[in-house]
Amino acid sequence: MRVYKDEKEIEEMRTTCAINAKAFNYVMSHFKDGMMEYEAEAMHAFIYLRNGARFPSFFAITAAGSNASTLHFVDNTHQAHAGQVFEIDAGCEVRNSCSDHTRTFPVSQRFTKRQEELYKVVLAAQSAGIETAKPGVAWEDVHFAALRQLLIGLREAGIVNPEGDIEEQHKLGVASIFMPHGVGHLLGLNTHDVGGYNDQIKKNTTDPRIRYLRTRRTLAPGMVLTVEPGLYFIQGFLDQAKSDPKMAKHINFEKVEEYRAECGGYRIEDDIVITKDGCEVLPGPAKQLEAVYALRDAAYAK
Ligand SMILES: [Mn+2]
Repeated sequence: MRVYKDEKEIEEMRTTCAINAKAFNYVMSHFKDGMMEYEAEAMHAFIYLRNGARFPSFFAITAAGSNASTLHFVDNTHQAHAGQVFEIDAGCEVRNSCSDHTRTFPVSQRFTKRQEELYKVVLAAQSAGIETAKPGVAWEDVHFAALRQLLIGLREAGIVNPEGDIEEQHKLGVASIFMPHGVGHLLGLNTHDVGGYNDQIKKNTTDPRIRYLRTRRTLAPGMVLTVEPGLYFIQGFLDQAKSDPKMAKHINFEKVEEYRAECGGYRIEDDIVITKDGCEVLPGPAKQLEAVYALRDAAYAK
């Protein structure tokens, strides 16, 4: 019952997403250099509460710079500085329906060249995932579509060796070093909603690319899920890759160092509902670079 939403439930999801989008856009049009991470959390809460959403759907992640590479970062007590990226992963509840978005934006008015490059890589990975999501497709294939696009982007940046065989890299899970989580999860009365696995749908615990998936279901109309690829520089995974010759030969660790200090971490998350022949992206905050930059200009015009 919770995996497949009816029209009324989808309408509630649309409402909570629209309020969350408004709250995110407020943060992006007010947050400035020198503010604390928890101030972004406060701004987000201020807007969803003013719009009638009574609760957060989970503890917000507001992460400056390299904190954005800590998955489920909830400390939120650091100061943000010009030149860093800022990540907010947050949601609100409307009549128990949860929204869940993530945006990454520059603390300054603009990303640096490298930051913008990686932002676009993650954006393309998310588009690849969303385009793949339709009835009859297994969720892990949405995940693989996003990972493959992420891999293409990492090769273009030179972080992953572009001379290596892309099929070999994809199978080996090279992109999962930089995105060690599933592409998304079921969403509804809980943020990580129930029903991802059952007696028929089993978890794969061995393939490093899909062992973190919160569901392996085949998509069908009425399912609501998040699509949230990311790109992070996580010491533990990088060390692991470095010590494994099969993996290490595909990664340019000098390039990793070149990017990581400046680039922090990235995640872009939207909520989708599976329709008869594809999916609908529920209302979400500004995402295309021009729209994000317009909000950043507004922040610094105040
Ligand atoms: Mn999520």
